[in-house]
Amino acid sequence: MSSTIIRLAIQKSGRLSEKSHELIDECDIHYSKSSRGLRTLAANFPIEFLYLRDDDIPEYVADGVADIGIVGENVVVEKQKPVEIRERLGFSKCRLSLAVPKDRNYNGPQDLHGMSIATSYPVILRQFLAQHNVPAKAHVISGSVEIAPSIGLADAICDIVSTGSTLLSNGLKEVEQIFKSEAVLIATPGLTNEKRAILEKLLLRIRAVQRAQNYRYIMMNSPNDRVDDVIALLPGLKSPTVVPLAISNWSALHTVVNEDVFWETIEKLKELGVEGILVIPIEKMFA
Ligand code: PRT
Ligand code: ZN
Repeated sequence: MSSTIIRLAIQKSGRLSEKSHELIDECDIHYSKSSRGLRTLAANFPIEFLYLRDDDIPEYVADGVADIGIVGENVVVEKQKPVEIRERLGFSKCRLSLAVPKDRNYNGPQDLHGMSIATSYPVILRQFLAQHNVPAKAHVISGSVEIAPSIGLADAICDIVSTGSTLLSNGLKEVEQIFKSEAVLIATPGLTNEKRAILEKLLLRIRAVQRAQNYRYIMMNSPNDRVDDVIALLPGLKSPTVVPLAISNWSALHTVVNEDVFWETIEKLKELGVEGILVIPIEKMFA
């Protein structure tokens, strides 16, 4: 057996770490959780984890110290390192936004003219300002960006927003969403064929986990004369499994549906006389 392993950089501690570990667990990759030092080798998959600060991940991946990494797309774009985004992971969603003190008038990017804007994302901010042809100054600070206007350090800020409550509690209002972000899996461009093959195996697992997250396996009992109507309501992957029940004129239906579709159709299913509806989470789903 080949001894090649792939190295995955993940955030040591912070907003990405828990979800990154969850994803690895859901991929059935086992590793020691007690020894989260700098690195850990998985027990049942050729992968080693490197625990790093998120800001360093694009560079480590670009340099090939790590082969792949999980990091916010905002950091990937800001750092401008030559890495490939291989998969969007759907967690740690946020946006990079411009915010100004709440009593300040704002009618568009031209109102930023001559302002000093505090940010930890100067590259993305300057791109935005250049696109809109607005001369303004990026004042680079590494943390607590939201307090900059109130202490007179800047006129506006450009920072990550998730719920918006940090802006609100600092008397700021969001006026432009510059960039939407989520966690992404990045890879070094020059992976060897062996490592590429391991990455494909990992992506197969990640995609199966992600696909499954939005779907539910549902089982229900329906009067036989309503089975066609029930099937018409439920756009499953393929046609549902229909099996007769021990009592006459009733059948059990099993199918896989998108969770949104399920919630949209539940009342209609009940109106059709469907009973005993069971909804079961799906662990993995393959295309
Ligand atoms: O120590 P290390 O350098 O590794 O971590 P860090 O402190 O630099 O990053 P961390 O853990 O805070 O964030 C990691 C990534 O999570 C970011 O790069 C984003 O991709 C993503 N993410 C998602 C967020 C948020 N949501 C978020 N809300 N990153 C930061 N915030 C901060 C934001 O800076 C602001 O201070 O939360 C505040 C705003 O949140 P709301 O909910 O009040 O709007
Ligand atoms: Zn960081």
